[in-house]
Amino acid sequence: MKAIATIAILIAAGFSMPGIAATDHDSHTGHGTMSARPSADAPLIDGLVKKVDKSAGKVTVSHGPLPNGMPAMTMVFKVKDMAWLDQMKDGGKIRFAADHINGAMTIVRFVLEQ
Ligand SMILES: [Cu+2]
Repeated sequence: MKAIATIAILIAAGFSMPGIAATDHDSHTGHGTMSARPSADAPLIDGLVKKVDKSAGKVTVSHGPLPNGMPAMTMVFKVKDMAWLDQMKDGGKIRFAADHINGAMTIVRFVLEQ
């Protein structure tokens, strides 16, 4: 009795239909999904916001050394989410991670610092 129930559970849990698994591919269609990209794991670095340019969707940040080898400097970043520009302000401190997206350094994650 118990053995049969166990087998039934194992089948239900472990048996994946190959046909269904192959359709798990539509992640391109919905852009709204906040899926975790690899860069979401990147360590946050310190930055000082110099200038927020909402119309251009860019922010000038004085940043510390980046994990990709970039030394500390002041430079312009794009942002992955335009709404972040509303949270940043000139002279504000942030911690952020940046990644190369479409040829531009883009802030992909950030938190405000007090
Ligand atoms: Cu830089």
